[in-house]
Amino acid sequence: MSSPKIAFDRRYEENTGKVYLSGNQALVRMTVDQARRDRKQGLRTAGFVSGYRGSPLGHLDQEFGRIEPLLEQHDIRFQPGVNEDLAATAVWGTQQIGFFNPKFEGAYGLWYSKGPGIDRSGDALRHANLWGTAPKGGVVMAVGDDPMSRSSSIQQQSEHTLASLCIPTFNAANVQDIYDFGLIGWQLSRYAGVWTAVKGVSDIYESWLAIDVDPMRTFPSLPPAPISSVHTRWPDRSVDQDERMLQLRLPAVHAFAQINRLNRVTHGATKGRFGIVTAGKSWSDTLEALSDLGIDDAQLMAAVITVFKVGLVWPLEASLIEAFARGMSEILVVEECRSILEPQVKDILFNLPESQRPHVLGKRNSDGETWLPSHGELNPAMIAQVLYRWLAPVHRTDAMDIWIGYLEHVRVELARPRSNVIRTPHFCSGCPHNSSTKTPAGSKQLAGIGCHWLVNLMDRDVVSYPHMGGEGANWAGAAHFLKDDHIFVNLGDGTWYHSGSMAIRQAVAAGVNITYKILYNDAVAMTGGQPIDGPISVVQITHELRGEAIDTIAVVSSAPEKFNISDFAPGTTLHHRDELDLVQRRFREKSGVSVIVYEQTCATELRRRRGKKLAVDPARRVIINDRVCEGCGDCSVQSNCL
Ligand SMILES: Cc1ncc(C[n+]2csc(CCOP(=O)(O)OP(=O)(O)O)c2C)c(N)n1
Ligand code: SF4
Ligand code: SF4
Repeated sequence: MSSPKIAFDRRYEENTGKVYLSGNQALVRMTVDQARRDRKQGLRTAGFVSGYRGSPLGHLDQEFGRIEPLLEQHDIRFQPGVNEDLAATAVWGTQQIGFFNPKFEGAYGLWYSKGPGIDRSGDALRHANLWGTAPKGGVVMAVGDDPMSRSSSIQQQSEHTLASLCIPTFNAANVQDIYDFGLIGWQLSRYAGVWTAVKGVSDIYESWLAIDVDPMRTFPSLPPAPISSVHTRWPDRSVDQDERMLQLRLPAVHAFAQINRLNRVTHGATKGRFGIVTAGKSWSDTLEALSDLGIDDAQLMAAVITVFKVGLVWPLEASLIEAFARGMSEILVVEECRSILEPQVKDILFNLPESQRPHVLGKRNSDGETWLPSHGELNPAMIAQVLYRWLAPVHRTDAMDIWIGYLEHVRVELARPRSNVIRTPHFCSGCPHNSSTKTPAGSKQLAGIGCHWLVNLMDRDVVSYPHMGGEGANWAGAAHFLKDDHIFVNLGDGTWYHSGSMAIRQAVAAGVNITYKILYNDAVAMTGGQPIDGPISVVQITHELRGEAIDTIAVVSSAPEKFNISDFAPGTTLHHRDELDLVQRRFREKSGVSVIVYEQTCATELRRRRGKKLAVDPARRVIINDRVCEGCGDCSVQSNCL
């Protein structure tokens, strides 16, 4: 049997069939395919993409940036946001082109962000969604959640926030879902007048799959139009918007979900006694758990077990789940983190006659014991153990017993004391943060978001960190109640541009004693070394600080000779990085806000630039001869390198 042809290198070209894509690339592909789809249907639309980078959507901007000519051919404009909420406001603007003299019949928007960006953009998103979308526009949000905060300062789950914003949310189980839900999302958005979201966790957005692509692949049917227009308009009144959302738009979403069977049975008996309701990555994990337990489709049929996959997790359409559940004896809801489906399922089934109403289990069993945890990630092993406990009284095989025995064996093995060698994560060799985040003896520092966050794991007198852009604002509250009279705060240059400059303004307004260190490494390093999203320079920052009434400013650099001190804001001093300790000791004695702009390029970015011949390769290098090295570590201490 010949395997289907997979396109590896022509992933965005006009073609149909199998293409190998990452989750991030599926977002790019669907955006271009939406333009192709509109053109096939005779619509003259344009596309607009904006948002802010952050894992698991850390490389999306680089992917869009790589294909600018293709975007141009399809009238798609890619414009990274200064931050998430301003990007959301810009995407909102695409739905308003009809208020002016538009060049196109409509503009569809894609907004992207990791979980914390949803949180910080609540006001913009709530406004934009209540105002609604244009009939030939539409908005899809790509929402990346990091449920174990592997690459984030906080654990994330965005569904509840999106539900509170009345934004219908798909949960992608794999890369194919991202592509399909994205294209369906724009049609739903146009039909019902709402923004839509495609949520995916890190394991989904950062995975790869050969998926089927075709702009016309998902061709949703449209229910009859709502009784009056659901779309954006000018002028409009906020009370009418709220009523329109609840009376017209959300019912339209339900109708769309029902007619297109966005939630459906995927495995097992068509009418079961035992139902598994699940969505997103948990659906894939559940299938893996069933397979690990040796429960194949024939066994599912025999044991009358049915798997129901929810595509649109909020709002949960009632008729499909009710038809599925009516008459079952038990339903197990398998979902990661806090439950979003389980309360909706219970609510929908609550008024069924008792004889037809199943028990709904999930986070707890019928005795009230905790089953699936509400925090952290789920995995197939955890799900297999709950499935076993749930099913064993009615369906038990040797294969199930063997797998559960094996999982228990693994648990015991993993619980054994392991090697006591702990390797603390550290900055890259040559990283500027290694020097810049040192503080003089007797001082404390607050960390910020970015690569330099790693100081939290080092012995560097750090006391906590806030969210991105809040750097030092916590001191504006705490300082009034402390005996400590000064703090150092680290703030990356990317974060300064995103929102952190406002935190400095807050410190000035609060009149606290604080020294900011703006870590100018000429890149948004942690997310892959992207350039900052607009004009920024060391000289410009000194003038902006002066404009904020800060008069204690120093520039500290690994190569001060490249600056001309007369370009800086008046009063700014210039130093070699060897003087950092001295400057810090001086600044901590000053009252009010002082700022050190520490300039040295990110070492990884510098290596990339050298590789691309954009930076000069050093003429001399130091190489350690490992046959002579005794591993004393002194070179590491002296060079301040790894
Ligand atoms: C609101 C929000 N958006 C995005 C992120 C993802 N993120 C974490 S670190 C970082 C880059 C910070 O860059 P910079 O301040 O220049 O520090 P560097 O990594 O270069 O040291 C980003 C975008 C986040 N944590 N919070
Ligand atoms: S990527 Fe750059 S800023 Fe980040 S740790 Fe490495 S050298 Fe430092
Ligand atoms: S200083 Fe120590 S660790 Fe470094 S090269 Fe010499 S012997 Fe090896």
